[in-house]
Amino acid sequence: MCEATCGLTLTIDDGRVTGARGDRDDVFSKGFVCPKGAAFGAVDSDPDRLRTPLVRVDGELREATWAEAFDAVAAGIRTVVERHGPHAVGLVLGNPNVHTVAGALYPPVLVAGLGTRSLFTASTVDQMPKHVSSGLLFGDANAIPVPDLDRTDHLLLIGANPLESNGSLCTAPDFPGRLKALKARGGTLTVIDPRRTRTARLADRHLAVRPGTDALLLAAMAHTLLDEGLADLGERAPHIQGLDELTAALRDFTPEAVSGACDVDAETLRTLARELAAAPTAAVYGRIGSCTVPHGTLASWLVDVLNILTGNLDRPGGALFPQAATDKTPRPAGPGRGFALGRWHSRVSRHPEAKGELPLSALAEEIDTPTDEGEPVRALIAVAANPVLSAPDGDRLDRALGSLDFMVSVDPYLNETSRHADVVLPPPPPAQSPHHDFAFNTLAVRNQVRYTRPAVPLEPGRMAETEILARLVLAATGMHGADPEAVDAMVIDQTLAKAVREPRSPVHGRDPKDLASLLTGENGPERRLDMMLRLGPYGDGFGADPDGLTLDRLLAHPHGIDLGPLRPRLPQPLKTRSGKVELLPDPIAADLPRLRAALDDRPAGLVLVGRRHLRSNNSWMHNVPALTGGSNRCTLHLHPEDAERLGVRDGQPVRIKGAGGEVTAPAEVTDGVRPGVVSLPHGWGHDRPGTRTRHAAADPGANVNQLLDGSLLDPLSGNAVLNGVPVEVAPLAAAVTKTFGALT
Ligand SMILES: Nc1nc2c(c(=O)[nH]1)N[C@H]1C(S)=C(S)[C@@H](COP(=O)(O)OP(=O)(O)OC[C@H]3O[C@@H](n4cnc5c(=O)[nH]c(N)nc54)[C@H](O)[C@@H]3O)O[C@H]1N2
Ligand SMILES: Nc1nc2c(c(=O)[nH]1)N[C@H]1C(S)=C(S)[C@@H](COP(=O)(O)OP(=O)(O)OC[C@H]3O[C@@H](n4cnc5c(=O)[nH]c(N)nc54)[C@H](O)[C@@H]3O)O[C@H]1N2
Ligand SMILES: [Mo]
Repeated sequence: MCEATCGLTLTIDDGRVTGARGDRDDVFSKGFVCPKGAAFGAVDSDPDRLRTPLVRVDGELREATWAEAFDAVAAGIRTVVERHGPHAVGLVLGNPNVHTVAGALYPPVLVAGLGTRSLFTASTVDQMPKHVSSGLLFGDANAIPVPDLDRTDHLLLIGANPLESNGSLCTAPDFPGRLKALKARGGTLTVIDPRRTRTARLADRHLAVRPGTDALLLAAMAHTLLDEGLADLGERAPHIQGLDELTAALRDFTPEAVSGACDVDAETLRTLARELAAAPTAAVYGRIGSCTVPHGTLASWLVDVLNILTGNLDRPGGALFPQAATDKTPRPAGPGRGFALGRWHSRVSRHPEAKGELPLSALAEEIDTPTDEGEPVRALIAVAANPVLSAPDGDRLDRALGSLDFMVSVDPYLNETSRHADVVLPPPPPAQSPHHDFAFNTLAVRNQVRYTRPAVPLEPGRMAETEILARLVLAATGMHGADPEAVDAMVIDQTLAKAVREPRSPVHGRDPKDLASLLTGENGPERRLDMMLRLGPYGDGFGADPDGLTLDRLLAHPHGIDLGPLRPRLPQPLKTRSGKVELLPDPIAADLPRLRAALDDRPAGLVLVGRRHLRSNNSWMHNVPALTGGSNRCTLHLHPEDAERLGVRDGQPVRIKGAGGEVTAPAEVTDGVRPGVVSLPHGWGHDRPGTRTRHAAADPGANVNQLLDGSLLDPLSGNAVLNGVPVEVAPLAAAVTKTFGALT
């Protein structure tokens, strides 16, 4: 449910989870739990979760058997592939795929098997800028340095609010406790955020920057380090190239030049840079507020440039590359293939692909806009995704989804997106699912590994999500009806065949069939996990290191195995063509003139930012009564000065207008936002017909993404601009207030 990956101890009565608390013996989370984890039982047993597949018959979704559902999927997808080719099948992958075993193991097989280029994921409304900056700097889009929270002396947080979000791209159970420990050991915490968040209130210094200007601010900090002779690459210098080119490229971004745009005085920017350089160790970390902005890739790049210039990349206390137990066998250091962008483009607006993906913002137009070139998306497979609420201009996407020839959703809820599906395949709740953090262990502040089998058996009539996705792969790729374990067997065969050919692999030269026969596990996904562990950096290498990791060993440690603190790894993770960290990659250099042009930007009116509340998660936890109410409400935060100027009173409904449309929400007047900035959370707007989330519908809130028209993107990554967007705010006229009274 959450990137912090806290271990839970569940109380189970008669196959039902009746309680959840932090697992005190968990090697990583050591008993920490937040309100979301404590509400696990309520999330798990939500009565609105679907129990059986739904299939559309005569326009209506009806309960069906699994066999009927997969027959319909095979017919629906194959018809479109055969008539219009593979790219006419779109795939939308949402956030919970990084939280489930199924979401890690099967979507890559589905993408490859379909051969479609119409891949859209939540990454392009989130962290794609970080993937692109890592791809360009290090040659690997997934090589993301993580701040060494437990050992750093100085932490600079930009556009992140871990006290509410529990952290992201930095997996750290009890993030708040780790920040308090930093302060207790005499360290410094600086927070850059246009809102005075709970995290900002903990900081030694909080800078309320103007939204969307972090790349300028960070460029001025880098400029200061270079200008004042404070840059020191330290021991990693031999692995880094391009310092002179970087210095020249940043010449114009002086503190004085950026000060007006950022609304931060030049001396403060210099102080930030000097403090960063003076700290014995320091880490710069940026998240949503630095990614979902017009210069998201540049800001993400500059975060690591600052880590590099201060000698903090890849050193304890700085920002390091984790090494997860299921990472591939580390390849020898040396030049790699590099990272390519724009190998193909979207059909309508010609957006370049990034990491094989097209912008989620472009999904609606890829469905509803014909062009001479190529086929529109006519069939859609949505796995754990609710783009009608999470992506820009949900109304347009809503209409576009309604026009598809065929759509299937793998989702536990009938919600704003899945209501358009012709087939809904509901996964079982989390207590009936296995758990392993394939994705988050590669981003964790400590190397460790944990695996949990389903806590309670599958209810009758349920199908494991791993099996659902394996069957979906088969149905969508023309192998409908084959044994789902064949999907796992195929992946195992291919992976082992490759491993035995690699000279550095511990299994070099062995027989892949023999190796496959050594795998343990109760089912295909477990055998795949066993294989990944055994081939991985801590693995037993199928006997090469008898003390190494295997699934059996992991099962014998139900609270996990600690693999130690983050360790320096350079140059091994680098896959750039030069084999070095490339400080000023060409696509970055080519984007700098756009940043230079932003030096003169001053917004004329209000700009919008988002926010997260501790007891929520994007769009899908508003149906759990234990997690709603209190401060977790869809209100518009507005500074008292702006409220007074606009004539808005606290609690009064206001109309908010953006390029994509307008929404209504109650105003919450607070000096927690800086003047000129308003804040509305995302994931709300549960008032569409045909959904089955009764609690959420009773307090639907407004969909902030309706204010966006989908045209604002970070050009390098295709990431949506969700923060720093111009909006107009006005009190609802008295007459209208009456009609909309219920909303408040
Ligand atoms: N304005 C604005 N918009 C934003 C953001 C923002 O900050 N501001 N944040 C963005 C970010 S960071 C993200 S990650 C995206 C998220 O965007 P999405 O991934 O589209 O949104 P979620 O609400 O996470 O929806 C996930 C879907 O998965 C379903 N689900 C839950 N558990 C499971 C499961 O175990 N299996 C399956 N198959 N499905 C499951 C839920 O019912 C829901 O339909 O939203 C983005 N949108
Ligand atoms: N409770 C809860 N936890 C969550 C989620 C959730 O929905 N609810 N979602 C999960 C997901 S999918 C993700 S990706 C993570 C996100 O994790 P975070 O990035 O920590 O989440 P946010 O709370 O959105 O924090 C972003 C901060 O950026 C600020 N900001 C906005 N614009 C700018 C800007 O231009 N510059 C700067 N410097 N700051 C800006 C906002 O005011 C906000 O405080 O959280 C995860 N955890
Ligand atoms: Mo996210």
